[in-house]
Amino acid sequence: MSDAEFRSGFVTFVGRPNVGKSTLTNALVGEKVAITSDKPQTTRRAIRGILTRPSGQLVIVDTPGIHKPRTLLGQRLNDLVEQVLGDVDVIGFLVPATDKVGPGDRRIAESLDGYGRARKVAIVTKTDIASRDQITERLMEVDSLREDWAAVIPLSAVAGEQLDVLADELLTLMPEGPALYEEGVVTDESVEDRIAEIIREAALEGVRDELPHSIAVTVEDIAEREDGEITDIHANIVVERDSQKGIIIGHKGSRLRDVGSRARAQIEPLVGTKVFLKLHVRIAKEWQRDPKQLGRLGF
Ligand SMILES: Nc1nc2c(ncn2[C@@H]2O[C@H](COP(=O)(O)OP(=O)(O)OP(=O)(O)O)[C@@H](O)[C@H]2O)c(=O)[nH]1
Ligand SMILES: [Mg+2]
Repeated sequence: MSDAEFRSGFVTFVGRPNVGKSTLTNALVGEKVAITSDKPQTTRRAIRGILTRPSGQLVIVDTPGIHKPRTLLGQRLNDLVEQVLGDVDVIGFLVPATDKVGPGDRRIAESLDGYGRARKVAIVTKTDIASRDQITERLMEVDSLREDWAAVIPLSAVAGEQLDVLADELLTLMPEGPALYEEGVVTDESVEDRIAEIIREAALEGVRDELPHSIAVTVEDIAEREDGEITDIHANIVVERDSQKGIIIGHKGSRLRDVGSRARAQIEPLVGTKVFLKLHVRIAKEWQRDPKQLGRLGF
């Protein structure tokens, strides 16, 4: 038997907001590298998650969901996805088994024509909460969206079903090449950026309507104390209006305290010490529509 060559390359998952792209990225990587929530437009950056196997390495670029933009931020998120799509070796198109394929899905599937270089894989996800009939129907709908699917795979990122089937398929579609990251590396996100995202995820829990879109988080300072046992972290939760600030803070600060303790539980294992987390809530009026503010927030 001859040694198969090591394969490596880039894959990104596309689909409407909330279909489960980040959850799938984390499930494949085996660690949380991208935050997830039940609110649309959770992901706002191209986050790399890395999966290394004896046979090859996948660099998974998690991107925002493609949607009709209503703000400058929304436009920039769609542009970011477009950029990533032009660079990857494989595009995984996601639809949840639970929802009928709609015009939004169809538009995204058709737009993949613009990326001729990439192989395309269709993924029907959330099979753990769908009936057999729904899964069958979705597989048929998705299959007919394009003629060039390299594979059509049903899976559940939450229940961990069929993840190996997808990983194997993606690896065989990658070009031959050396590993791009050392073994054991799961992301190239900085600790600071991961902390900001963990705080944003905690802040997203339990808020509704326009508020999830209005929340941004910046980390101002991370400093380990001399005894090496505590890390002090100062971060800003940015919102767009005074009323939103009130909601985030909650009655006598109760909501903000909850956000802080939820975030801290995830930050401590990341930095490896106890964490003293100081959260400030600030207002940046209409930041999603303001190029200057967007720049300041890293978009
Ligand atoms: N039951 C079930 N829920 C899932 C699965 N995958 C994702 N979800 C849920 O779907 C919601 C959205 O998941 P995300 O991974 O944040 O979706 P996304 O596509 O990254 O969303 P955006 O970043 O907003 O575009 C979350 O509440 C997840 O827990 C799955 O396989 N099964
Ligand atoms: Mg996401």
